[in-house]
Amino acid sequence: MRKIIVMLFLIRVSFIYPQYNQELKLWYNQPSGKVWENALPIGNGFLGAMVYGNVSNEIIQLNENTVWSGGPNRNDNPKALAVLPELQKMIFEGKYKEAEKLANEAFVSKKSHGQMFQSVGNLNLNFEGHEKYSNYRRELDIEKAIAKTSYQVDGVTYTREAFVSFTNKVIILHLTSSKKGSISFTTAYTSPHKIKKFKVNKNKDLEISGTTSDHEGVKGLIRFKGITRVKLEGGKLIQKDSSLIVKGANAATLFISIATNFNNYQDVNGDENQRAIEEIKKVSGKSFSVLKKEHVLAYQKYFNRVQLDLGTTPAANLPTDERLKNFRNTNDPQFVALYYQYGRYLLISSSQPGGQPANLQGIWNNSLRPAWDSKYTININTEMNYWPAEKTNLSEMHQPLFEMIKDLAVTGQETAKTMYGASGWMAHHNTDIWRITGAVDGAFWGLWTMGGGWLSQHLWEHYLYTGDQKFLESVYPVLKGAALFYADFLVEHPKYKWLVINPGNSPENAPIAHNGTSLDAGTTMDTQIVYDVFSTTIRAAQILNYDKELIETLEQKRSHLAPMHIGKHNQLQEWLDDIDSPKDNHRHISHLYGLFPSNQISSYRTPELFAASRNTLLQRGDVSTGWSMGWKINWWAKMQDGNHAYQLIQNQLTPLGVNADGGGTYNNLFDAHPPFQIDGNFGCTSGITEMLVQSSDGAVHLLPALPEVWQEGSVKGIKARGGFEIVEMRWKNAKIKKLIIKSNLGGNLRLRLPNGIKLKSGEVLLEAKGKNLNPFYFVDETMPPIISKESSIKSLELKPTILVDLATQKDSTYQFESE
Ligand code: FUC
Repeated sequence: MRKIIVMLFLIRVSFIYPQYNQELKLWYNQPSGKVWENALPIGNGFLGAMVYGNVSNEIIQLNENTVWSGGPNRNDNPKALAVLPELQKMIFEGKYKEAEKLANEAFVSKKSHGQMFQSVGNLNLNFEGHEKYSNYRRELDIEKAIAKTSYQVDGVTYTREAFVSFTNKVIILHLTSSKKGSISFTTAYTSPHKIKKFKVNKNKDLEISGTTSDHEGVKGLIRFKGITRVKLEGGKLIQKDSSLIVKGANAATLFISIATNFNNYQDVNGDENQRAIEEIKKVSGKSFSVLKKEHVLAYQKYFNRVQLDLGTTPAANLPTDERLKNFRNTNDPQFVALYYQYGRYLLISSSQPGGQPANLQGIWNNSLRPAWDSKYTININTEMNYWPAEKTNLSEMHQPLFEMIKDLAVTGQETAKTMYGASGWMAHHNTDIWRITGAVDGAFWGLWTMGGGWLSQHLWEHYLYTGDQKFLESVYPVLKGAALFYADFLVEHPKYKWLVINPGNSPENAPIAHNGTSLDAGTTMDTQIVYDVFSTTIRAAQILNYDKELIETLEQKRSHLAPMHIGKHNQLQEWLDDIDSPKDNHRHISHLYGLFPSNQISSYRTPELFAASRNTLLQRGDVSTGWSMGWKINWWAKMQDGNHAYQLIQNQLTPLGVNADGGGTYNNLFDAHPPFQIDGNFGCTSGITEMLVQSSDGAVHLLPALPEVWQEGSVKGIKARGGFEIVEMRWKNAKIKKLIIKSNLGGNLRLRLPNGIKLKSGEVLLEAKGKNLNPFYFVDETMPPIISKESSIKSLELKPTILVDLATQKDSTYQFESE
């Protein structure tokens, strides 16, 4: 009888709470075959690998973060300064085509256009007799950062686990089977490099060594060394010239290290041989289980900080590739949570303190000549990579970017001086491991002077989230240097009399009125970035009590910048003149920088600009390349339109080839520009966060853009500016039910909410009035826009919200519930 009651109870429980899959795993019922974009990425910021999960011919494609073509070099064009006045005159006179021609000659690099991030090669494992198999499964467990492949041959189960250790600079592969003595395989390297060597050394370690490519006149100076050590339980290890054969082992562990001679962008005198063997020595005496435990612990320190639950449905029980296929037409909220966390996984795996920042492909590239060199495109893509860093509680992952910005503040000082005769530092639209700051690709793309300015805002953002004043002090010279450049470089517009950037550019777009050139003076994005650089430098100087005179100069110059314009199509103007076409659906909508990531355009403070931004978004349309859709999710979140943001998520999470001429997602959930570009992954993760929590506009705004499909859910661990952590937020029917916030810095917590809440202690919160006095929530007033006489712009109606204040104490936690 008791048994029956228990059984009935269980049936009832599972009826009410169907246990659909909640696991954070990507998994598949078939191997990757030859398709790199099917393989699963693992990495620790220094080493990256793609695990194919092939049965008889396993491929582990290898990357190391400093394997780049070329060597230390600069690429300024020395002719620029002399012709700068002539170029500016041409642009002011509207001779854009002529200006572009001149700039191609005198500004664009005649040397390197940026070097290439290159693959090391593959480690191949061949298993004879494993051509026919059953019960196949491969997965990537993003809660543990471990890839696993398993299958059966002749009744024996074979399992392979792979991870890139977060405690050591090695890739570790572990092979086991259900029957003793059944592990046999041959392993060898292959590599696309021209200069390479494979051998097995006297320790029976497999070695690969090579040198990267010469490129665009710069000699390839990176030497890399890879070592694979095979450790067996039982069985035999047979040495060949350039391969190792394992016969009849019970288990095998492979330790794979890769190192280079790279020390920094000026110095390639490191010893790759010494480095590679040191890493192997550190781990090869340890057991696999200990190494795995250490790895998981170190990884979870970051990963476990955030949890997202948007609900789960039966759709979650299918393999990842099928879920991707179905996503547009099914309700699979857990897929969004998985993709969200995958973005965090990818950032942790491709950007670690001490390593290089995540490039266009993170740290995963199988080619010698990847698309756009897999370098750093800093007119959007690199910045987008780091949008999730602070808000998804991965502040440490931001560090490699800061180091790159500090380097650029040095290399870019010479560019500012030699090309523009200006003080401070600057960078154009691309950089690479050698920290080039010259203009590349052609004036259309490359003659854009905002790379340094935009990047510098990441330093300020880190300060806003962490309140780390020591950090602010240490990077203040970098912020100031960015401001000094623009302070020198701004010129008065002869017609409008505002201070403008000339040559200016609105990344990669060309209005018809310009006969196909992107050059102009005083473009909206240029001005917005200068405005932010000045404003944040002023704020930083005030906080640190530095540079009184500079503050005055910057304030004075800032007040003479051009205001934003609303044009005749009720759009936010991209250019100073009202020349936008409402039919233009270019992927770059650079002038919406002011809406996101900046906060110059605000629903509450600048209603007309806000409405104009919405029109611009609608005119440009939704479907586009991967990263462009990622940016749009953030914009629609700022628009407080959760359903539209969700529609973009649906567009982005669509298999490649389905969206007409647009991007999408590969089977391994890599973002497709196409080709693979990781920015879209990060942009989407940032956008999902912005749908749930925003903190850029004077308050912590909770659930600003919740789509109808996420009426119930919870999130834990998201960060807001001013050191606030959303320890937990639960909502139902789009209303906040439970909220726990930790204040790490103290100060006023202003909350903007969809419904009334009270402190659990019973206190009712006070309605907020006036300015938020928390200094991390200070917002500079945006200049009132200039509105075309032909425009009929109207403010949008916003959802009602409640605004409350709570004075918090440092390190205290506050619990709230719905009223
Ligand atoms: C810019 C974009 C492209 C691509 C490339 C890496 O040039 O316009 O779409 O993202 O960077």
